[in-house]
Amino acid sequence: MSETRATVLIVDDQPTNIHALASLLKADYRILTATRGEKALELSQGEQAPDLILLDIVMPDMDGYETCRRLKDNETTRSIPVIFVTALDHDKDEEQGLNLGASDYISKPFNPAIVRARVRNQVNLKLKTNMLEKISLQDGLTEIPNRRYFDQKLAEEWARSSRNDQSLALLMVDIDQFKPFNDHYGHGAGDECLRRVAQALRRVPTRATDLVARYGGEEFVVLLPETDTRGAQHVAQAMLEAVRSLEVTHDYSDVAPHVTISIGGAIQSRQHPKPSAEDLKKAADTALYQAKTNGRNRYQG
Ligand code: GH3
Ligand code: MG
Ligand code: MG
Ligand code: MG
Repeated sequence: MSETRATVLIVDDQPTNIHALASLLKADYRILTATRGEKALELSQGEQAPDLILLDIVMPDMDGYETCRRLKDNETTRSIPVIFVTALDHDKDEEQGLNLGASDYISKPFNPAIVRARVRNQVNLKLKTNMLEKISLQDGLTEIPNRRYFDQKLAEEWARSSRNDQSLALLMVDIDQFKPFNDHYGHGAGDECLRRVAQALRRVPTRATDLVARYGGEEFVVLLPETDTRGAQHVAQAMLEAVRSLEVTHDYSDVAPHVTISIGGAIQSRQHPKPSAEDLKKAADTALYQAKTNGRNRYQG
């Protein structure tokens, strides 16, 4: 299994309660703690978001129910399972907690072995969900993000660029004369070529927010936040070169004796406004078509 341990966030206004749960779980999990609901929400949205939250109910300011409601209302924290751990032991309390979307409910005083088992079950389920989510957003052949992931990111980055009045570049990449490549070298060689091109493209952009995804077939897309015309041109030229230098033999291409790509680019910015993300894609697609008709193995901005 992976060496990174699952993370459990323990939320309770009483440090002694936190300590009791932490000492029970710290051998198996990375432990985060919070004594207030607000702090729990903050930790749950961070980079190191927990895989499970153990949540007290009776707390000053924001109680556990409200904390749970807010976690479940928020897209980024919704999928983190919550187990209430509380002195409230009426059926009504448990019912309310479960109706708010909690995965489980433990009344105090608790049995340590049962707490450990319930925590383990929820964490295992969450890790499986994480894996399924990852698979659903990844292209099976090339192991880079897929179109679904790309479309999500495009929507997010589109909103961000509009909000902050920043530019956003989109490149559409298409392998040249890939049909004859497949026809002559076979589908297996075609698949291997797609993998190599995907890895070559992926290595080009340098910023953490840059994204290279497989859009479908032999087509890839590149999303470059805060990138202008010159930046897009720079990345595109580096991609053309990266694929050329793979030197994957293609004796049936009339462009070059090796596999090449064509790239179309479009920019969303104050100087080049597009009404929607869909229009940005269309503009990149039109540019790609021009790169093809102008002879392939080139970038058209
Ligand atoms: P152009 O230079 O105009 O882009 O020509 P092309 O031959 O690349 O374009 P076309 O759309 O005619 O052919 C795309 C080919 O890509 C046809 C299809 O068999 C191949 N292809 C699409 N997806 C896959 C895949 O997953 N694996 C393999 N091996 N081939 C694929
Ligand atoms: Mg309390
Ligand atoms: Mg194509
Ligand atoms: Mg093609």
